[in-house]
Amino acid sequence: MKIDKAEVIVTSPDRNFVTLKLTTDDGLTGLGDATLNGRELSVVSYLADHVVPLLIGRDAHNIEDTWQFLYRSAYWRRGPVTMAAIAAVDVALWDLKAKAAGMPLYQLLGGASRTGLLAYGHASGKDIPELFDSVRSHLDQGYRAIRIQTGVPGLRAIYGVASNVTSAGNTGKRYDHEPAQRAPLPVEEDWDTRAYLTHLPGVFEAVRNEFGPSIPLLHDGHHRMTPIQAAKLGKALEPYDLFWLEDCTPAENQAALRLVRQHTTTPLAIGEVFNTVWDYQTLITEQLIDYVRSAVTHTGGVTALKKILEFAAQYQIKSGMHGPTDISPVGMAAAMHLGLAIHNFGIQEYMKHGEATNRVFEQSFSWNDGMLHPGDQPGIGVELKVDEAGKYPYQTAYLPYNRLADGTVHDW
Ligand code: CS2
Ligand code: MG
Repeated sequence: MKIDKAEVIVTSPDRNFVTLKLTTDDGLTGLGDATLNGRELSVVSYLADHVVPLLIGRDAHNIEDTWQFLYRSAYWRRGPVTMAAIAAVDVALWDLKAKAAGMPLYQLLGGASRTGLLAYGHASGKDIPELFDSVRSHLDQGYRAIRIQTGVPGLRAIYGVASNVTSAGNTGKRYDHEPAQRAPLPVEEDWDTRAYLTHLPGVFEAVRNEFGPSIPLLHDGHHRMTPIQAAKLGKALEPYDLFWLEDCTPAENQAALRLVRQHTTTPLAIGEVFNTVWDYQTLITEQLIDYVRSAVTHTGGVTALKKILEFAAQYQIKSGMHGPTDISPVGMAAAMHLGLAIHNFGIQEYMKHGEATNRVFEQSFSWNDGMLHPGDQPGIGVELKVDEAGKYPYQTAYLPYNRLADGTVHDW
């Protein structure tokens, strides 16, 4: 099974997606997601200019060898662009191997360890009534676990708050800035950590009073706090029994989590911007986190993320794979197969893609009663409709960024 053709396909149905499509000499095709939100074209160039020429003629069965070859031979290791490119090759090869075997990918990863994957969705509102509407709409859609984000009094649009909560379920447009703003310059938002820390515990109190103690609730701090602020927030949220507090500090400083951990029993999730096991070394070996947030798409593919999650499992740390709409249906499918197979699955983030995206990517996963299942098609179960994809050319898009009241740039 030799690789005959490798194409990098860019399409922008609801937002930009980068997909690698491999075709073998026996006519099988495999897909990998290489989407790096807001920096998509760098990965396109990395793949098309530097990786595609290396793939032609290679044995598509040798996944581990190809991974090691791409990682080690580049000399310049790690980084989001490199690891997204390697991830795309890796997932496309797993798709091919599973198709050649006539099995869904999860079977090759050890078979199913569960019947389905608990998923969480994103509820948000500029104020509490709007947030409650959004929570109700997510419960109506079957979600059994819900992330809670709200506006903060005095601040304009902020991270994670949808512009139109009632339709947030199925538009693919979650927030004011989503899809990553299709504009030549990034949108500026404002931020005030003190106002946020004062406001948030009351929001969780209101949600627990309204919706009861049993529903798992999550929150994303999006890297905006210092360690001591994060420790304070984790402590303040303890009465509301969160499933997790995500990205409470900028996670490149792993040691910062020691301080947070000493002060709070609120479970911690980190890692959507990480790209190798080295980003987790201290966090895992010192048990400073409870959930690994890495996506297959940004962490070198199934081959690499499976190893990270097996390492984490030795420390009772579980998976909580990143699954916003900027992970394409190809990346989501790979995550579902991996999540079904590993022992230490925790939860899967799941936001529905928009209709145009679903027309471009034909999918075979199921969503029933708050649980995802990747389906039983051979491979990962996603096919790219090239004609549909061609209708949506790339559009310049940026993520927003934020500044404090005095104009200082803050962490996004
Ligand atoms: C977020 C993402 O899903 C999450 O937890 O942090 O929405 C993130 O902002 C985007 O994926 C950035 O590309
Ligand atoms: Mg996040």
